[in-house]
Amino acid sequence: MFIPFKDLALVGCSVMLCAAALTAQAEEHNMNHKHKQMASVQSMAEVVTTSGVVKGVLAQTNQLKVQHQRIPEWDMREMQMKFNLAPGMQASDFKEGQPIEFRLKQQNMMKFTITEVIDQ
Ligand SMILES: [Cu+2]
Repeated sequence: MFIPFKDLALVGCSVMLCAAALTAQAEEHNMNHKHKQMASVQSMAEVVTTSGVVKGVLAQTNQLKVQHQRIPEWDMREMQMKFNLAPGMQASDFKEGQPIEFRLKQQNMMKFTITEVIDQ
């Protein structure tokens, strides 16, 4: 019996299953890719969740100086850094000595933005 290809595709593979299989394959490929270029910034997670202590409030530039814990995803030891704040967040809402848990986004090698404070 002749079955048109598009029907065969529908029969042989539900949309959900296909999407899942393709996604899994793509992820596997990415993983392999990452191992080959560990040091490349593009291969690292763009957003990480980490925590630290506010060491300075820079109201003029709307930045926070934060002593952050080690960030294994970026191969970064604990250190003090200046972070930008995502639109809508105010540096003046924070104070020195305050512990925070936050999501941190890396846009390029030296630009880091706190996108969300989970716990303060
Ligand atoms: Cu750092």
